[in-house]
Amino acid sequence: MKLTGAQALIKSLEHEAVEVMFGLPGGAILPVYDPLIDSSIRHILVRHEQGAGHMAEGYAHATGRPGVAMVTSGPAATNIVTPLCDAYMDSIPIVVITGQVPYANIGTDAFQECDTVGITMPVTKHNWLVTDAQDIPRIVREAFHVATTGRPGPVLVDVPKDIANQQMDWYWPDGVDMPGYKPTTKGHAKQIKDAARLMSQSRRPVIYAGGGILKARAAEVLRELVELTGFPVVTTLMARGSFPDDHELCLGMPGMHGNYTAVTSMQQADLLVALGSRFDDRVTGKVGAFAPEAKIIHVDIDPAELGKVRQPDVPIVGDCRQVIEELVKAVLADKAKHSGDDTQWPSLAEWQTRLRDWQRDFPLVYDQQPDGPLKPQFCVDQLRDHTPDDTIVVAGVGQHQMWTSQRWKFNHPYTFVNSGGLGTMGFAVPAAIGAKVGMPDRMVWAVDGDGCFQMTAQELVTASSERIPVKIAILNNAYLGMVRQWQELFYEERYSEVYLSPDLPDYVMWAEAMGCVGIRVDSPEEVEPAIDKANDIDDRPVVIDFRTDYREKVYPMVPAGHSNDEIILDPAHDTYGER
Ligand SMILES: Cc1ncc(C[n+]2csc(CCOP(=O)(O)OP(=O)(O)O)c2C)c(N)n1
Repeated sequence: MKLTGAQALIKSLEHEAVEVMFGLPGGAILPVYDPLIDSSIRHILVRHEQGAGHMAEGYAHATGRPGVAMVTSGPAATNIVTPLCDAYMDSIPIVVITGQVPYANIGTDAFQECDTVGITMPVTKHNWLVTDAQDIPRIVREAFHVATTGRPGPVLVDVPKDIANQQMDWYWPDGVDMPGYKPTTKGHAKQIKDAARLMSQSRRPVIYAGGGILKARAAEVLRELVELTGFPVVTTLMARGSFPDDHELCLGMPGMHGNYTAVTSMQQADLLVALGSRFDDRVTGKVGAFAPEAKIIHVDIDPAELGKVRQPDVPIVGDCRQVIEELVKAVLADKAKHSGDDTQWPSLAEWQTRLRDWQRDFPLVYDQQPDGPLKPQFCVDQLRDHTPDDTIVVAGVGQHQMWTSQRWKFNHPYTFVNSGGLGTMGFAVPAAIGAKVGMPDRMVWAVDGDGCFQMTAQELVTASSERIPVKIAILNNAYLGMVRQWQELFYEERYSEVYLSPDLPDYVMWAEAMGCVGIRVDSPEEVEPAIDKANDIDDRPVVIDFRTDYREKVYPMVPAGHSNDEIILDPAHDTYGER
């Protein structure tokens, strides 16, 4: 069967079971938008290509399936670089198709030409410039394979316009043949045995669960390991929900804004079992002072992670789910072999008591007076308590993100979507739309900052016209709050270019103009009714403008570059630490 390259591209996406793609057409990609009219694939027309990329990410985060975006050449391709980099940092599988100027024009500074493959090379797991329409099905198959296997990540396929118009003979490849790409998924048996041995000696262990748990769909087997060993668990920003917050062995989030117990447990541990985590600087603080007494077991599918920051005692390359399954067996065997010997697998009661004492003595604190200014933490708590348990929560970047991660109870995997590695302001609105498209039966709430919201809010026009009923809570503190916090604490309160204004824009009017319902909340007693009202609306997006107290800071905090031992608690802790 003869097809054009464009027809072959769309047909290949259908063969990859793509149900939806996010994009915006233009000159170089025009040939591919034509056969899309006759395709089963739903296309969501965004207002800015950055939105398409983050929607694809949100879709992938929530569903585990690759998100797909399609845009034209030049400025459209550069507009999607930020989501590519975001997905690269957070290992999110997305496939981006870009149009390119005709092949013969490449290198001539043709209209809307840019070196997309060159620009995106450092922020994609792999990219392809198509030079022959006959290659398209093979390349699409490879692109989805690379995006979703091993350590997942973004890929890009750049399609020159004349190649999209070229005739080819249709085929669909049986599989992929990429001899240079064979991710190791099965952990080494001896290393796994050694890991179990090391675990048997530990008196102060902590499981350091990272985003790799979610990528590997390993939440269930992680729980099995935890319940078998009694080891407490910290869940990083990218792993929130991979182990339920309401479990007694869950210590919550570690790192720069982690809670005291999570941070200090790692510092004082004698063993860290790092599962799909990457010793990010936001978790370790000053690396040389991080968990000084801990031996390290490090499991990761990407061999480049092992020893990148901290040398592991037992490195294991492999897929987290497969490795943990084997580790469970190895622990069972080790326990059986050493039963009766109380030097092995000692009781962890003392350690667990110490952790519980810290949780009691150093809780997260804030003070909402009934007639006082509205506290952002109170808004997050109310949202948490008045939404279904399996609500998908999407955060922007800044203080609101940290409060959301700290205070929400993530009891299910794939319920927290946020930008961890790149910290991309503007992520929340489009990512929430993508998550809702992928999971239409679930409630999706974005918690956003006023600064972040202003970066990509126009995608709510997309959401309204496509009837995607996401809900957005803006914690409007009239500032670039997180930057203000750093200026207050580390730049002697010299506030430089961080004031935004609470009223400009008028968020309610803006929301209404974009086809959403807009609600404004000024005081604590208005919070719950507003949330209830938003929850009842299911035919359009809703935006709540929560006017929050700009003075609130995120605590605890480990100052950048400092040791986690120098964790700063909320100064008010002593006053209302008993809450
Ligand atoms: C695209 C981008 N630009 C700048 C930053 C630096 N930055 C990090 S947090 C932040 C402030 C965010 O302000 P807002 O959205 O109002 O959230 P808040 O911290 O007040 O909750 C800024 C500017 C960033 N992370 N991303």
